[in-house]
Amino acid sequence: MKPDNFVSPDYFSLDNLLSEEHKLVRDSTRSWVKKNISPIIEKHAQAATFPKEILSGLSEIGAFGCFIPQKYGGAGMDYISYGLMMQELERGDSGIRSTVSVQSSLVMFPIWKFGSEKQKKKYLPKLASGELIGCFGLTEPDHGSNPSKMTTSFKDDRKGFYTLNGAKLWISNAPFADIAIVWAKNEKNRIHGLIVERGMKGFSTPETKNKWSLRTSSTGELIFNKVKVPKENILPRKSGLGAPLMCLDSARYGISWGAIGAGMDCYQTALSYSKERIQFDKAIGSKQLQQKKLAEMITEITKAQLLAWRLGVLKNEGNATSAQISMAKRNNVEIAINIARDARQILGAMGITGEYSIMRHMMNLESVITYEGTHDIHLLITGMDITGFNAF
Ligand code: TGC
Ligand code: FAD
Repeated sequence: MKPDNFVSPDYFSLDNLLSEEHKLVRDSTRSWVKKNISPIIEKHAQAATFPKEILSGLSEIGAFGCFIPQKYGGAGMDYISYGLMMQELERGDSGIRSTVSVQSSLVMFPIWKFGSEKQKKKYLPKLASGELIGCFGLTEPDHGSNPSKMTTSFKDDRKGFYTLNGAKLWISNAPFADIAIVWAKNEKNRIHGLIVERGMKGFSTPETKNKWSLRTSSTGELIFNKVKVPKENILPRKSGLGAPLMCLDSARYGISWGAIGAGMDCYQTALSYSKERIQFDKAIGSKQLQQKKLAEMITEITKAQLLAWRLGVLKNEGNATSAQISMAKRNNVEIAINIARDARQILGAMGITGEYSIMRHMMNLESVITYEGTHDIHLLITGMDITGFNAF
């Protein structure tokens, strides 16, 4: 793979909107990605393996639960720092950002927001240090976009345990996770979160193979066959579908920044290539057709950066709505995938090789546009928000 000479596009001087701390977080994450992700990622993508060797480094840069308070082992950062971190990690690879999104927004967030003090003290510091890795089980084989119909369920056995039965599919980090936040229904049909630990009898996590997308992230199933979960492992402070949806808001927010990273990487690669590649005696970047593609890319990146930054401000104030988050996730993933497709064309045949990151980003973004709510679902969320009619 080519050396990583990434330079961040900042067409509207957006750096002026960031604090010194934001810039420090972004620049240090970027340096870390250049040193630790770029040199190894293509090899792992080709082999479809998750680079476990980076887990300790991710924890050292504060990536796991960066917005979780320091008293629980987090870095206590604000949401713009979280976003910038996701942007830089996804600039390296969506699979790496995914691992961090799941750990931070889908595992640490629910324990922090819905867990007991005992659960927070038991799990959060170890999740922040990477000693424990978590996963989040909402999707089921027959219930993807419509999780409210989930059938995974648990019963009170009246002996200090809940007995959990069912299955979850498409779960990031599942094959090697130490704990799983599992969403399941009780006897009254109410959704609750349970902390299920690896090693509990009847709990298995087979890996899902043959993915052409997100190959550096490990994906699997969660199978529960009469798993006895101690009662103290239920998240006590919120129930109902709103609980997992709050976690998704946090992760979707991070993705709205992360996708910009993938888009920026594709744009910069295509821009550099267009200045060097000579055809018909001239650099292809001097041709109007290629300039149109590049000009539209930087326009869309700039709009996406503004959307993400404004959403970050609202999120820091506690005023970001779920519908605003949906709009930003949907828009920014769409612009990134379109940029990846156009950038791939600018590189001609070279664009399909692992010498460059573009094809990997393009394939990764097919997952990103599907998970955390599909492109259609986010459009329907916006539609419902503006019309008041539910079209799901
Ligand atoms: P609906 O009736 O609208 O809502 C049910 C209850 O939830 C409340 N609520 C929310 N609460 C907090 N935050 C939100 N964003 C909320 N949205 C809704 C709502 O007020 C209601 O509360 P209550 O008290 O009245 O019960 O629910 P619905 O069944 O009609 O579904 C709505 C819909 C379609 C938007 C939702 O089901 C949805 O978002 N579906 C998409 C599923 C999804 O995104 N799955 C993601 C799985 S995790 C994943 O993909 C991880 S990838 C990880 C990685 O590698 O990065
Ligand atoms: P479906 O819901 O079956 O949708 C199929 C198609 O129908 C889509 O195009 C969809 O937009 C459309 N559709 C559905 N409903 C409607 C409607 N009402 N109106 C119009 N169109 C509609 N889940 C987790 O719980 N945890 C994870 O960690 C996780 N990680 C993942 C990692 C990867 C790599 C992938 C690919 C997925 C992951 N998921 C995870 C699952 C992901 O959230 C689901 O794939 C997603 O929510 C969509 O569900 P589905 O695939 O079952 O598609």
